[in-house]
Amino acid sequence: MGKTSSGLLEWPPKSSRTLACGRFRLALGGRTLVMGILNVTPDSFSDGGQHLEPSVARARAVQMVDEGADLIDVGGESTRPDAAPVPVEEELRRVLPVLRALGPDFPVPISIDTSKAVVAREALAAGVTLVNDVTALRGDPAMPAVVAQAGVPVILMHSQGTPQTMQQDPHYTDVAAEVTAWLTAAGTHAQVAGIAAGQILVDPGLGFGKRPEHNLQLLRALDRLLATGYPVVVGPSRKSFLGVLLGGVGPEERVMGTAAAVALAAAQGAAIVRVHDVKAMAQVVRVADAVARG
Ligand code: HH2
Repeated sequence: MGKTSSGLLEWPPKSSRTLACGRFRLALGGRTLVMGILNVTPDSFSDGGQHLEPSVARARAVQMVDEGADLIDVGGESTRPDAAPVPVEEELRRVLPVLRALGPDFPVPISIDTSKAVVAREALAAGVTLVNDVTALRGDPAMPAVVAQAGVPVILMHSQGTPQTMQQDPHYTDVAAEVTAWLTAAGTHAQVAGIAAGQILVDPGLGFGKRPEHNLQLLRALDRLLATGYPVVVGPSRKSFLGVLLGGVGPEERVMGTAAAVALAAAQGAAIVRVHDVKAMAQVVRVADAVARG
């Protein structure tokens, strides 16, 4: 196995107990952490158009912290199926005023949900301390170096195809095995680029190039993903596979379905759940953790 700039690759990576997010230290492995979603987009499938005004976005972020969010994930580009790609200038125009409104003293770590290196770099300069990349560093060749130089944690998410193509004909023989192998390779790629093993998290990418049954199989087999050695992030919140299961209900009516998925993810050892409904899901993980983790 190859070498990183800092020495030998860590394999198997020791599942990190503590994430270093700037001035914050996030303890993993005890209770499940709750990441609140703050989309600054006109077209996100659930909260699109709600947080375009920085003061409104800040108020929602503060509310989510009050409700139990351990981190806030700010995104300026919808990645729902068929979403139009957003030019870098537009993504910056959306997220930077919000990051500035949150300010350097915001009480929990802020992550940036982007696959563009320029957006990540500017967001880091504005105080972000975690990068959430739905392309697992494949979307922009400059991204691995930006994350490595900043020394921040990164979420590597699995996807098949792009938002424009991913739901056309997703296909797997054994989705859990394939996603696990893919994320293991993505983690190795990140380490080779100089990102510390202990700063890497992985995410199965529910809804990203998956049929409803693939999402269920992945949720059922989180232990396979934990075998990568990296802490696992899971994002089932209000996604369409829940709507399909519940007879075609819209995003606002998928909260209880989200709760079931979040409880099962927490019980199987997910490190972080990424959710819209922070107040409800903070309660869900508290009970699921108490039962499953004691
Ligand atoms: N899902 C979405 C966006 N980013 N990041 C991670 N790590 N995991 C996910 O499952 C994930 C993600 C899509 O959801 P959302 O942000 O609510 O919608 P949109 O992409 O329409 O903004």
